[in-house]
Amino acid sequence: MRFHVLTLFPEAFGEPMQFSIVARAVQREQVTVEVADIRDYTHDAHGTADDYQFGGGHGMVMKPEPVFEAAEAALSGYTEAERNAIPVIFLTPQGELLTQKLVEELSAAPAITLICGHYAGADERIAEGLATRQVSIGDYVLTGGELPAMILIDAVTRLLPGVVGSPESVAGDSITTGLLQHPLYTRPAEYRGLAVPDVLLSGHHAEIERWRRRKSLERTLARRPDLLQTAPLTNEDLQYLYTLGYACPEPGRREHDAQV
Ligand code: 6GU
Repeated sequence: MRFHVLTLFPEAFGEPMQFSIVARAVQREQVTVEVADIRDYTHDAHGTADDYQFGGGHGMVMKPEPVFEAAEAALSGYTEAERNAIPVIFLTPQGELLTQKLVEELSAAPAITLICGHYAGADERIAEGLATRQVSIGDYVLTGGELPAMILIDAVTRLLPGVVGSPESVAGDSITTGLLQHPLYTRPAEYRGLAVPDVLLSGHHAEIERWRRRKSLERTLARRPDLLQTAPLTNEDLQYLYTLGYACPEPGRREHDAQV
């Protein structure tokens, strides 16, 4: 996977891309992160990348020309057919929400272009005429698209074949299963008066799986009840949720009714 990042702050991508699993994927050449400085594509002596907005208003707007030209330069080594398969993502709080489903979809692309927005926003023609999608990482406002781009790179990279140790550890993730993950414990069995649940020490695998499933359901109901609308749930799951006071939506209103 090749990531082409267009940013006004290329130095932001130094250190964060140099640790842990992403760094290892870069070393193994499973991933490249190529960072272009949008300012290198400005045409005046001051390197002006932003300007006042038409119509008036507070805040500067990113100019379209340097961003279009930086994208063209980043993608110049690809054939037209290859370019058509490369998503061009503009990171903006106005975008669609980044979900694990979208991350999975993106991980199938040969390369991804990431445009980091800044200032009050960017000229709309970047969204209209250059980006193929606009993505936000959540309902809060950041100073720029750099951290969101790194988050997207991290989330996509760990799904690439051979990047994370075992495929099971990716498949069992929170959200990937449609539910939040159950609690995890390691040694010591008791720490500062806090004991590991007995069932995990029992060696009864079926009991352990049941406990884990129930904890996932409890946690999802408490913290992210919205996920229960679309998670694949068995009848046993629904019965357990019912004992927790969850009012199951009527039959036919759940996406995964076929699997229930
Ligand atoms: Cl992608 N950009 C900015 N500036 N703020 C955000 C965001 C993106 N996603 C959530 N907040």
